[in-house]
Amino acid sequence: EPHMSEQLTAIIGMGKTGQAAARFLLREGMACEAFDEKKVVLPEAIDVPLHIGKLKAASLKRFSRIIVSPGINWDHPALVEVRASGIPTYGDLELFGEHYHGDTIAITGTNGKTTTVSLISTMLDTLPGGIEAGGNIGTPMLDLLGDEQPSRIVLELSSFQLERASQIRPRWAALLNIQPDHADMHADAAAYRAAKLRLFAKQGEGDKAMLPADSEWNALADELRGRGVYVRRFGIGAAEELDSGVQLLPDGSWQLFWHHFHIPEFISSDDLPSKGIHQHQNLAVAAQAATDYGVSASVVHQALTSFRGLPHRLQSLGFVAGREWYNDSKATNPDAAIAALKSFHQVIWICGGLRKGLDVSVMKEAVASHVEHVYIIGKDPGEFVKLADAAGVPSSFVKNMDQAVRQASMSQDGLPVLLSPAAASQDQFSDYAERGRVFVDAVKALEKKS
Ligand code: UMA
Repeated sequence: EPHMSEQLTAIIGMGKTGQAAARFLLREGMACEAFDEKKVVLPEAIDVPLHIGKLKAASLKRFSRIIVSPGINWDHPALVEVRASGIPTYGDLELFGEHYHGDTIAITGTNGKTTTVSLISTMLDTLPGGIEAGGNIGTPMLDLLGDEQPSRIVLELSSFQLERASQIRPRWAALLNIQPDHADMHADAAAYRAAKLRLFAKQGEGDKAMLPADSEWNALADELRGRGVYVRRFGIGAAEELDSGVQLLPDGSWQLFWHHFHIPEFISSDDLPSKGIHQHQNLAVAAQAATDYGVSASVVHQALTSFRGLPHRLQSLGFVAGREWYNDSKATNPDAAIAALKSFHQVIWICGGLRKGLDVSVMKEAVASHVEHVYIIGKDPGEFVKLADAAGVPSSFVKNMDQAVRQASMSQDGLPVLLSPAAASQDQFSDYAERGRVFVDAVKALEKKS
C-alpha cells in the first residue's frame, strides 16, 4: 500500500514495546517518531527522532496515529485529549492484529498466564511448524513478525495490552481468572474486567474459548456460543461436568484432567512436581490447548510431569540433603506467600525482607496450618516474629540466606523447605531474581557437602 509511507506514527514509551514497534514500522518502511517521559537511549538501529519530556497533547496532533506502550496509563491526560481529537490511538496488540495472518492463541488472567503460555509453547513446539511465544511474557509481540511470519503464535496478554486494542481475534483464547490487581492503573475493577474481556470481542465461528466454570461467566459463555464460538469451561470439579481442570479425590489429593474429543485424560497431582491446585488448573488449560492443536496425550503427560515451575515461582529444585526445596522468591507480598503455603501439607518456611508496610498478620491462619518452623531473614524481622508467635509456630531469626538454608537442612523430619518471602528483596538483594539465585546456590552448596 503506497500511501502507508505518508503516515507518520508517534510511539509513546521506548521500553521493550516501543522499540519493537519502531523496528516493526521501519521494517515496513513506515515513518515514526519516539516519545518517552524519561531519558532513554535508543540502539543505533532505531534511527528515529526521539522526544524526551512530559507528554503533551499539543506535540502529538501532527501524527496520523499513535502507538502507546502498555506501561503508560491509558487515561494519561495527553492521551485522553488526542483520542478525543480523533487520532487513531492504540497499543502494539492492534498492530499485531492488523499484520499477523497466522494462528493466534491468547491467554489472559490475573495469575498463571506466564506458566500457561510457556507450557503451551513447549508442547506446541513439538508439532511441525512449531510456535513462537510473546507479549507480556517478555518478547514483544511485534518482534515475532519478521519477514517470514511464524504459522502459530501464543501471546500472554495483560489487561493493559487488551484495553488498547480492538482488532485481535485469537483462534484459541483463555481467560484464567480475574482477581484484584493493578488498582493503581485501571479506573476501577469494572474497567479491569472489561479490558480482559476484549480478548473475546472479535471471536466468531470456528474459534475456541476457555472460561472459568464459575457462574459469573455463564452469560459470556452463552453470548460467545451465540456467535458460533466453541466454548469450554474449566475449574475444580468432576471430569464428567467440566472440560478441564482438577477433580478432588476423597483422600484430599486431586487429579488434573482435560478432554480429547469426549474422552478425559488424567494425571494425578502426585505425579506433578509443580505445586498448588490453582497452578494445576492452569496446567489443565495448557493441556487442553495442546490437545486441541493435535499434541499427543503422551507428549502432554511428559510436559506436565516434568514441569517444575518457572524460576522463582514455586519452582521445585528437586531433592537435596534428603528433602525437596522450593524457590518462590517472586512472592513479594503476603497474599502470594499464603497461596504458596497452602500448596503444602507441612513445610519449613523461609521468609522476610522489606515489608513495604504490608500487614503480615493476614498470614496467621496459613502459617498455623502449614508451617512447622519459620526461618526469618532480612532487615525487618519484628513483624514476622510476631506472626510466628501468634500462629504458635517456632521461629528463628538468621543472619542471611545461606544460614537459613543450612539450618533448614538440618531438621530431622525431611519436610520440604520453601522460600516464599512475603516481602520485597531490596534490603539484601538487587531484586527477587537475585534473591532466588542466592537461594538456589545455597541449596546446591548443600549437595556438594553431602
Ligand atoms: N514511560 C513513560 N511514561 C509513563 C510510563 C512509562 O514515558 O507514564 C516510559 C518509560 O520511561 C519506559 C517505557 O515507557 O522507557 C516503558 O514502557 P512499558 O512500561 O510499557 O514497558 P515495556 O518495556 O514496553 O514492557 C512491556 C510490559 N510492561 C508493562 O506492561 C508495564 C512487559 O510486561 C512486557 O513483557 C513487554 O512490554 C513486552 O510485551 C512486564 C510487566 O510487568 C513483564 N507486566 C505487567 C504484569 O505482568 O503485571 C502488566
